[in-house]
Amino acid sequence: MLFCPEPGVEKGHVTLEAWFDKYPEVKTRWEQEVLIPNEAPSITFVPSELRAKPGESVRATVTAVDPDGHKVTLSKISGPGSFRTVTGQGSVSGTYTWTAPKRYSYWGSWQLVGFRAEDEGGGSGLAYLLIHVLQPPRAYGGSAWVPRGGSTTTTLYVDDPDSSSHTFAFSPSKGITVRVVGKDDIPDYYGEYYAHLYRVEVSVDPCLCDGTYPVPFTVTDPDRDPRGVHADRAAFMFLSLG
Ligand SMILES: [Ca+2]
Ligand SMILES: [Ca+2]
Repeated sequence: MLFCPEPGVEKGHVTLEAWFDKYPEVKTRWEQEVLIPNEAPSITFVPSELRAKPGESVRATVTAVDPDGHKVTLSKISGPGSFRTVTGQGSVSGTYTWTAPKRYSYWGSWQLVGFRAEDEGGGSGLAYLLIHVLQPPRAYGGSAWVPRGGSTTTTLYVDDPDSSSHTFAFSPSKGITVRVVGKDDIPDYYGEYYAHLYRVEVSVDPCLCDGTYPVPFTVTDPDRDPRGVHADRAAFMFLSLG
């Protein structure tokens, strides 16, 4: 025997009657109170995760489905961005949107946005949308002393919590050549590699005049885009002596 309750019914009475064909007047009767299990609604995201560059807008479709076909209300309960609460029978969806701040530094690389779906029977489900906020590199220059006609190595510091490799473009004056010759990653207390130290070799032409020369450079992480959001400019100075 299969009992199929109507959606939204939480409990009810079931009456069973049984008899023999030969003696239809002799019936056996059972009455039973039945508690209908309420399954909580579940939440899904499309796409399942988001990636945002600083200043960029992202969106996801959030859907809640109640396995019992109950009326369900879906709302955002925590995290940044906006989502209008929606209610519907059995299944609802809405659009979540967020614009990552242009100056994002120190927010951390991840944002969690919480959603709750509640059905009319008191069942509820929670789910969290993960947003990876891509971190631009921050470059810091230094200084170096270079003998005229010789070369030396110096270190450039790049702060970037979510990228482990960077490309450099140097714009030195004529007579100066610069190239990256090595790299060290410095783990922090938690073992994360936020700081990257790039060793660069600076060589100076023997004909270069004495003086202090700035060497501008651009460092770019793999998430670079046409707007240059993921490039940082810095300069290091070096002193060339005769
Ligand atoms: Ca339900
Ligand atoms: Ca990065």
